[in-house]
Amino acid sequence: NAPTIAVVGVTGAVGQEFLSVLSDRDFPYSSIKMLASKRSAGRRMTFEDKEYVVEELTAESFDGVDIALFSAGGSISKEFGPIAVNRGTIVVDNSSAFRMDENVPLVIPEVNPEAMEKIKVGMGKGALIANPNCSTIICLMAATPLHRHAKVLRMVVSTYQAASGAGAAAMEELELQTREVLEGKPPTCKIFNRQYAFNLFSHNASVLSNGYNEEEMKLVKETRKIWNDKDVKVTATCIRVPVMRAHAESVNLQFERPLDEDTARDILKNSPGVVVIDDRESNNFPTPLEVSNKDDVAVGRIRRDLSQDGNQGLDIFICGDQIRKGAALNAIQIAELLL
Ligand code: 2RA
Repeated sequence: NAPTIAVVGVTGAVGQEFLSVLSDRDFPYSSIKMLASKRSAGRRMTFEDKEYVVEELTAESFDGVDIALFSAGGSISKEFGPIAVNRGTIVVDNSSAFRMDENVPLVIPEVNPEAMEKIKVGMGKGALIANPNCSTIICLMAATPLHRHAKVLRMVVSTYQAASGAGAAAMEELELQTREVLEGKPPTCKIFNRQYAFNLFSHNASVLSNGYNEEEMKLVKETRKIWNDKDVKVTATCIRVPVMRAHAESVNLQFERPLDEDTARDILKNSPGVVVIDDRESNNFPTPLEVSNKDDVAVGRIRRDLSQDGNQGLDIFICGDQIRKGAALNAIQIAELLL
């Protein structure tokens, strides 16, 4: 019979997208619990023509819950994820809290479903599965099919990340600042301590002693874990750009075996969850706006890397919805694999 589910962080941008995706994909559930902080408890919401009251997240929230979808920040996942698992719940966690834990599968269903094949609803015990970071998911949805064909030795990623990655408040501030700047008013800078509208800046994640920020190191570490390849060379530069909800990423790939651009284009055209938009004639390539609110990741600018000998390298450009495939859709596709 259909699982009982809980959504933790239901009032946030990803929490709300969880509900949209559950409904869009007609995910089977026998009951659903809407969980959030004390501040949001008591709020009413309608989902699939039924009225729900948001409940405060407590240790008892998970009694009888088969699957819990978490997107309420790393500290909530750290505190309540293990509690839920001990109650027999399978947790799909969108935070970074457990991604690098060797006992926790880090899964993109189209890429490495085998990493979680032993975990199923009804197996009689809880488990924890981690959703990768959005920029990792979007990058690897396109890079992995090529990697499987010609083995990536080195990947260089430059990201152009949307406001949604910093939450609903950041999206609101981007819109507010845009209006203020156009009206000649000083921009309101509460989320980021600088003007965001008509600007771009190095990702707001903290910068480590090696000069990389945490967002960039997530791409490096998560790629190695998902590809199960600790030797692949990855470097990244993550930038926050004034775009609402879809990330864009420029990716340079160096392969062990030759891979020409036509073969690469064919591989991508036949890859699940990927669409190719690569029309040089009309200079038509992926854009964040066109992938927004969509499931698929779009890839274009597929071309041989002229700086490398033969067909050992490719450059591609990828766009993907950060809230959907970058978070909520991926997590619910993981939940579908549990059934
Ligand atoms: C960002 N990857 O875009 C983060 C969201 N978790 O800032």
